[in-house]
Amino acid sequence: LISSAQKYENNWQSIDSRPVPQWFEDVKFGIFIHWGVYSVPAWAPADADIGVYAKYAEWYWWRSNENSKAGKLFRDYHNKTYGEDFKYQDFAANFNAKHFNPEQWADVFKKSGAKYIVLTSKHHEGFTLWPSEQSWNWNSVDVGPHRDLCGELTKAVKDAGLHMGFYYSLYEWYNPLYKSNFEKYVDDHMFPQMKDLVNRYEPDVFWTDGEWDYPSEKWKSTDFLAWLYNESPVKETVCVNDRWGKETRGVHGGFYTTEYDLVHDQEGVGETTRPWEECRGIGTSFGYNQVEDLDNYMTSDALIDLLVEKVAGGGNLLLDIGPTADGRIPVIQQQRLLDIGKWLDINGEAIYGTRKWDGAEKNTGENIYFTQKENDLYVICTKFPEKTVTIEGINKTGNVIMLGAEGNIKTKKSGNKLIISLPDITPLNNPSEYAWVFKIE
Ligand code: FUL
Repeated sequence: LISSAQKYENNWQSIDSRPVPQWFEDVKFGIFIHWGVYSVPAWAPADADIGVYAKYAEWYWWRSNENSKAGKLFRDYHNKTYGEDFKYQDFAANFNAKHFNPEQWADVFKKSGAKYIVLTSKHHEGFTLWPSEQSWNWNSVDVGPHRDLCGELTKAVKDAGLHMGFYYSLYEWYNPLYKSNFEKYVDDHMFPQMKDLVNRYEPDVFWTDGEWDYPSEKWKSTDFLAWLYNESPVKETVCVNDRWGKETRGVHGGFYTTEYDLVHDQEGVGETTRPWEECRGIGTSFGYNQVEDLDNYMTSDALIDLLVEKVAGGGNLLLDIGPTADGRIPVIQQQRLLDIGKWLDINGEAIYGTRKWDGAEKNTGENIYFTQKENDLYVICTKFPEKTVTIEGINKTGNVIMLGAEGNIKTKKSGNKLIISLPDITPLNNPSEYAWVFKIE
């Protein structure tokens, strides 16, 4: 019997032919959450000259065993703080999540204007935030919080009307099976975990990582994706990224990903017809790093500019937060999220559901970005313009307003240039502190 539901085959040509569901390109802004045993030491040398990746606090276990400049810094810190004999596994007992309130998190997410959430169900350390049978005694129900963190957050996020998703690391640093019998690891450990996550929590995003050790064939990635797209409970809505094997980034899968603007040390996305997403922390790490200072954190102004830049380029921003081991979102991170949300309350129509504007290439001034939606063009100024704003290559003569401000704005047409004069903005009627949007109808 051939089932008519079988549509995608387990090869890249077939898998790549599935469009990324449209909701993903419409929502633009998501929140990434890196939370695990690494949230206990929560440490990385934020200011050292060691490159982007070595500042990730979620790499603590690996780095403290690594023979490198960064490795020494991690090791010295560990030995001094906990002693040489203190094993990483022993941190798990202090990953207690005792203040974790999933509804409060979801409330902050909702107020930030983000529309989707991606939680680390399992990072490279192998510790799962759900009661995975394959990860016996190394999961958040058997040890640490004794709670199903994936399940609790999924419920709160979905109840708040947001899309829920999971990050899942294909590889595990120190799982003995990974080294001794890779195929068995894939068949008996990784596959069952991935299916379990999807069947239990029905996530709309499945964000894999840690793919670089093996080609996708060895991970059997297209087998999993064919199951996900043909048979899983989320086959209609689920979105996946491009991290499915050492050859797949920017080449195969669903949306393409950049990370701190990089793709595997190389520069980020160039011209692509696929949807894409940039991820990064507010500071220099994904996992919480307790020694990061205000200097390491992007300001709300810079974060809003980043969101605008990515959306104008046709991408999404997946902004990461690092909760503490006791389950709180650091207040400074909450504050950044709420500032973005306040800006989006007024200017969201220039972000959500928009697409890149073709005419942007003719208008490459600084601090000016464009998005479009149906017949409207949005001009986003990340600094308040000093004089008039001139847009080249535009035939529209429609009504112009500034989002959040009263009244129409005076414009002049000269050839295919549109010259927009500035509205009378005073501290009392200023609609924004961060970026100002003209809407050309
Ligand atoms: C990387 C990981 O190694 C980082 O720790 C982080 O999870 C980032 C999103 O992906 O490849």
